[in-house]
Parts: sequence; C-alpha cells; structure tokens
Amino acid sequence: MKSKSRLAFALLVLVTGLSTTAHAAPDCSNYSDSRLMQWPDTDPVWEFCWRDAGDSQPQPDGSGLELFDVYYNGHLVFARAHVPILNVEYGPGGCGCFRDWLDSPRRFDAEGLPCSNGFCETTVEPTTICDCAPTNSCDANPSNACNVDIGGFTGVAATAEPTRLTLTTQTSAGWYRYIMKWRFYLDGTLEPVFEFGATPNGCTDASHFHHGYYRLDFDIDGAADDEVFTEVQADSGTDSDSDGVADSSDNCVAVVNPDQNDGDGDGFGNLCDADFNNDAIVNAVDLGIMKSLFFSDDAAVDLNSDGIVNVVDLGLLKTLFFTSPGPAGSASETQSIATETAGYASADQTWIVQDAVTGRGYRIVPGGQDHKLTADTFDPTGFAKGDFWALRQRSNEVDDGVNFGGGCSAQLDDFVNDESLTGEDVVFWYRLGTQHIGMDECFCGSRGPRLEPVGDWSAD
Ligand SMILES: [Cu+2]
Repeated sequence: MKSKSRLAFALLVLVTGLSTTAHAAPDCSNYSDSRLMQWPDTDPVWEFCWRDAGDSQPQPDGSGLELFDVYYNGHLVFARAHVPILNVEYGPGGCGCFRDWLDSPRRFDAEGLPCSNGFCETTVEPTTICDCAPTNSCDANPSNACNVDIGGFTGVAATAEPTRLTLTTQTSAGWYRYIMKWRFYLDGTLEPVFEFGATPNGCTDASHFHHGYYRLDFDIDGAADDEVFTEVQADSGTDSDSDGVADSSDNCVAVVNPDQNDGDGDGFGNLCDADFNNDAIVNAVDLGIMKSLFFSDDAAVDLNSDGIVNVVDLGLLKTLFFTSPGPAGSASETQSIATETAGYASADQTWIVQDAVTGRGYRIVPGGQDHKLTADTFDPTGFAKGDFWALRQRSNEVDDGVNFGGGCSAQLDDFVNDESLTGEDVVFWYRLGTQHIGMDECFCGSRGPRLEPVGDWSAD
C-alpha cells in the first residue's frame, strides 16, 4: 500500500507532475492531519484520506479513525465516515451512564515496516486488548491476560492481505478500550468493525450495554442525487394466488402457475409474460412474433405450455395486451425512504443508498449481532434510541450536540424533521452495540455491518 504524508505527496506531484493513477487522487490537504491511502500499490482500487483518532473531529469527543473522500475504482463513495457518538449504560447497581470519547489513542501490538509516526504497515493483523486467545472470558482465563494493555504502538496499523486492506486502531476512554477497524475488499465490499473492551475496574462487574453510532456521509458520484431505500425480506409464507409457490419465489405472483414455466428465462412465468421481445410491454410487436411462430412449439410463446402455439395462446395474449410482464415475486421488497426516518431495524432489514443518476450505490447489511438489545437486568432500547437514522446532510448535524446540552443518550432524533431525502445529500447513521454481563469484559463483542456495492462500479 501507499501511505504518504501530505507533504510527501505534494512533493511527488511536483516532481513527477503526475498522479500514480489514471484519475486524480483525493486531495487530503482538505482535511487537517489526514493522510492519503491507496491500495493495492499497483492499480489501486481504494483511495481515501484517513485521520487518526487522536486528531479526529468534532471535539470535544472526536469520532475515531475517520475516512474522507473514499473512492472505489475512481468513483466517490463517502465524503466522510466516522463514529461521532459512543456511549454506555449500566443496569441496576451499576455505574449509571457515560458519554465516551474516541480521540485518545491507546497502545497495542503492531509490528511492521515502516512503523513510526503513528502509522504501521503490517502483513499480519495487529493484536489489541480484544485479541486474547485462548478465551474471551476474563473469569475463565487464569492469567487474566485479556484485559491488560499490550504492545508499544500507538496509531493506525494498515494490514495488506491479497484481497483486503484492514486499518486498525485502539483508543481508551477511562478504563474502556475501543477498537475500530475498516476493512476494504478488492470487490468493493467495505466492513467497519467495532470492538468493546476494558481494563479492570469496579464498574464493569455490573451488566451494561455499549453503543456506537456510525455516521456514513455517502456522496456516491458526488453529493447530489442521493436516494435511500429499505429492503425488507418478503414473508416467505404468503402465497397470494394459492398456486403452492410462495410470493417470494413465485414468477407469476397473481396467476396460478404451479409449473413455474419460464420459456425465455427472464424471471416472469409464461402465463404472465406475453412480452416476447422483452421491452416491458405487450403490444403489436409481440402479437407479430406470436403470428410468426403460430403452430410451432416455441417455449417462450407457448403461453400455456401445452406444446403448441395456437388460438388458446392468442386468447391469453389478448388478456395481457398493453400490460407489463409479471409481476414476479422477489425475496425482498424495496421501499423508498423519501423523508428523514429513524427507527429500529426489523429482522433481515437492509438499506441501499444510491445515486439516482448513475445507479451506483451501497447496500448496508447489518451484522447478525449489531442491533441486539436483549439485556438480562434492564431494557436498553430507551437509551439506544434506534438502529438507524436516514438524514439529510447538514453541516451542523455532524454531532448530536449532547455535550452542549448534557446527557449520555444519543440525541439524533432531534435531526429527524421531515426533510426530503430524494435527490438530496444523504447521511446514514447506524447504531451497533453489545452487552457486557458482569465480569465478562474480555468478551469484546466484535460488531459491524457489511457494505456491498450495488450497480456498476467498474473503473471508467
Ligand atoms: Cu463493557
């Protein structure tokens, strides 16, 4: 990988007059204390500026290892991605609640070359307070080696493997230790990872819940023209036409077709698809195609699949005239989020933020444990406030301002005020969290969503 200081990069540009890639690399001089990353070395697919947690904004709490102007294959993904809100709530008999900070880097074990000035280029992932084999349970670990600081490196470690680049950092807030990773894959997948640890103290013997709030300021192909969708998995038990095939996999949801025959393989069953030229409308052109194949056994035009194209099929075509093929069911139902929305996620819910013009987007797929809010001694939902907030980008909404008004709980709901999202610059906030039952602080509860590219992200 390449990671150059701003100065070194400016020097390179001066000397060569050229960037090392076909398009201009992000200009990290726009973001104080940030550095450029390009990976892989040759023909980089990921290019972005990153800023160490110690320099992160906004103050007073910072926002961890920040990313700016993140490009995949030369296409802009994020303007900024970081964690401005971090908090913890204790159950009965515990220590109340805390608003924590993500701007105090803490040492961990990273070895590589170069490994200085807060940056360590490694070939194996570094070891943090959360990597404590053989057990994650402090109680079960005889040497109790899981919740002590180790290593002598402070800053950001970058680990290049054949198919992914991982940036890792560790910070402290009192006795707590927080690990942030960003994993960048060659195929465009991006995985933020958050882990929650601690050193020994009197509080964590009581059950408590940690919450981190990612702020993902998507600027896919620029700030304009964003749209947000939510995808909910269809109820696999519903069968609207009672043909024995559930809607979620029925290629004619409204027509009884237990055989599911689809002669042209376009996803619509023959009985609801007289669109032979696949232009999405049944019209005179399709009628002409049927005429030319009359008395043949053409698999696509034989609408009732009885082995011959005849007057029965012509009758079926007439009933489908001027309609679109389908509808066919799908495993997920996509709905637009047209105005600012927040809430808790339902099972299997995912989201897509995409550019309406280019069709490029990212799907946000929650990690299986990210949203879990079951606690044995108290209800953490009131404190968590939600799992997601789809908001219009506002420069005064980078933090929730709680530090000016007091309180531990996230106050993102104050930003939800019916502003339109369609065609705007969208910010997606994503909460993840984990419960620590008393004495299990060696369990760090690795959390994080998977961000998958949607659309054509190949290089221009
Ligand atoms: Cu904890």
